[in-house]
Amino acid sequence: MKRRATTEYFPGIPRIPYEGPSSKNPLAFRHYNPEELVDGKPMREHLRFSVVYWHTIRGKLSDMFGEGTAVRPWEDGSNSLELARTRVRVAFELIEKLGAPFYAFHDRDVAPEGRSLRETNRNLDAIVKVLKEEQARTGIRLLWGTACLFAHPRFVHGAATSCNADVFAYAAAQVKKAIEVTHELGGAGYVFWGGREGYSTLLNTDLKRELDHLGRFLHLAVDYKRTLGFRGQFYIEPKPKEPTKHQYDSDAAACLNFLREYDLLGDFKLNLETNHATLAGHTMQHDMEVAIAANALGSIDANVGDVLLGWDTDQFPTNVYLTTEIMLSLLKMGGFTTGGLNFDAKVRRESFEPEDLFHAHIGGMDAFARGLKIASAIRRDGRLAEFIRQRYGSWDEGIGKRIESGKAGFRELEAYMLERGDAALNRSGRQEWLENLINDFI
Ligand code: XUL
Ligand code: CO
Repeated sequence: MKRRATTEYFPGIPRIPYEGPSSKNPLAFRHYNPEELVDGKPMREHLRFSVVYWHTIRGKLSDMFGEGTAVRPWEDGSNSLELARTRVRVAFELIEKLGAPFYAFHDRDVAPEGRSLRETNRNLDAIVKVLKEEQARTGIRLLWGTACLFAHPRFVHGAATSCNADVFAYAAAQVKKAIEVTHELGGAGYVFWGGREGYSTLLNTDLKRELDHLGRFLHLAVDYKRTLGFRGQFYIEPKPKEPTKHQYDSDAAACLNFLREYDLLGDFKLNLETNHATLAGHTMQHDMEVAIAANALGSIDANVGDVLLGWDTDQFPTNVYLTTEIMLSLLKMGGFTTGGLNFDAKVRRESFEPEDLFHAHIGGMDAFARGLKIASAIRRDGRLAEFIRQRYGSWDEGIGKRIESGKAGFRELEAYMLERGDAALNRSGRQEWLENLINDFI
């Protein structure tokens, strides 16, 4: 059934047009031009923007010192199914007006929790019906689904890593349902973010047992995915801390090690979040390169933190240098397959009007469109890649080639160096020149 939304929830805000860099219209894109070709591929396909349900539709803009400030005229203070249906229409009007091709949600963002798991599942089914209608009406697709295994008090000690086996079972039932729903909605992927999979103190924690349980949980999910015939990509999303003092999936390298240790690497890729990398003490490009090296970069949660603050501020990205770095790594990898740029970001508590949701996304989308164009220009120019190629030139011939191909052992290397007397002279890393080169394009 194709039902058109009858009420407009963002009156006065049109579908956001592309007007080019000289436009002064705050509700227009200056750089994101979905059909414009970059390296022969439309921007829309390079960037695969996704809007998140949790911050954008459910975020109240509260913080630990005060209640939410968000003005959302459709909210009636209830947590009814009727309101949940309305929120779907709101979400799709917003996403459609932004022209983003994807969205993402946790099960509990879209439908209220009932008094029992059975009732909760029924609520979810009722809303999935509406999501399906709106997907069909607009052509907007689900980038990934996920389960909220951290908000309800039952998850106080974690979900898959809880000391309470019943909580593990509840989480399994919840994830089973969330995967089914993601499958039904044609989701391109499914994310596991270990909301409270970690610890606050090792005094009460059997770390090895908890990690074993997490490994078991993910294997059960993979088994069920196969049974169901869900073809979407599974992702793990690293984050080092918050809410716990230590999250097991602390960064890309820790996740890859965990996946290898529990024989899960073939079934998972990483969903990297920019500010989670910052909180882990890395740059986003660092975590991306670590994931790419393991052929495990899947998708990106595109937000930023505030480097002066040590917590997850989930802000919209506006820094063109950052988006350039991200797009350089992404283009080098060959672009997304199942993943996308998912705005896991929220407007500031002070930006409480509905219109601010548009300014935030427009800014993030334009920042990434610029990053894409700049990265593509840097690659076309070729000097950066050529510098790196030359820097490693000693590995393309002679002794370097013999080492890389596994032909030279320690004896041969000793004989080689005894003959030469010393290593060839090193050349400058030219960091400052390379930084200048990048700035020439920004
Ligand atoms: C939390 C976070 C989550 C995941 C999905 O920091 O990033 O919203 O993206 O559970
Ligand atoms: Co995230």
